[in-house]
Amino acid sequence: MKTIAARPYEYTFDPAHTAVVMIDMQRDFLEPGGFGAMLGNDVSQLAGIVPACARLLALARAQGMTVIHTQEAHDPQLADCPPAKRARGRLECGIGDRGPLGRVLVEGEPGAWFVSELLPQPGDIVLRKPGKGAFHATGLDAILHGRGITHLLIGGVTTEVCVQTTMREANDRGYDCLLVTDCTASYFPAFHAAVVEMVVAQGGIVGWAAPLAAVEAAFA
Ligand code: TIU
Repeated sequence: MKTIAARPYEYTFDPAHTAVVMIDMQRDFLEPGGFGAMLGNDVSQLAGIVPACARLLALARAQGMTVIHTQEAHDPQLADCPPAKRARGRLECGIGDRGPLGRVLVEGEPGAWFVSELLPQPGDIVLRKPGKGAFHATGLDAILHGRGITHLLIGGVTTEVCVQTTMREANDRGYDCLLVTDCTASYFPAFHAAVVEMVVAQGGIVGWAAPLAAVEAAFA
């Protein structure tokens, strides 16, 4: 068992029953010309976490933990994209339309794939998801049950959208989740900070939070 110095109190886990879940570190969210930029965001806000995310993934692989990369992307026919999602924001170039990174948020297009520093490695799991939460309309719960996973270390983007939604879905399904605070970012720094506080408030109502250094220290 390993113990991380976390908020609101220590987080204890068995690496054999723990997965690192890296949420949506895709070009569509981190690079100019992708979905995040189409929504009007300053995508440079997210670049700073990439080195820490790479360290977290490397640690997970070295320790034999399950590694899961999620990918918010739709099938090319958009059969799994609710019309309400596609209409939201009244975008000139929205989901399914052709932009500088290919069709926006569509599986197989350059924008839907991961940033070059965080490419999936052999043995990692890539999970495409049509929603913000990684449990909605995916096989994630079955994958985790099949591997005996009970604990999730969570990073990725954006903190208050796909990361928080996934963490809440996981918490309700009985997983003990730790948010790795410097491996997640938002286009809105205040939203990032608020999510960290929401997670750990009320005795850890959604889970735990700790920086990467605390995760690494647990293995030192
Ligand atoms: N817009 C935004 O902040 N996020 C998303 O649309 N998806 C994810 O968070 N991955």
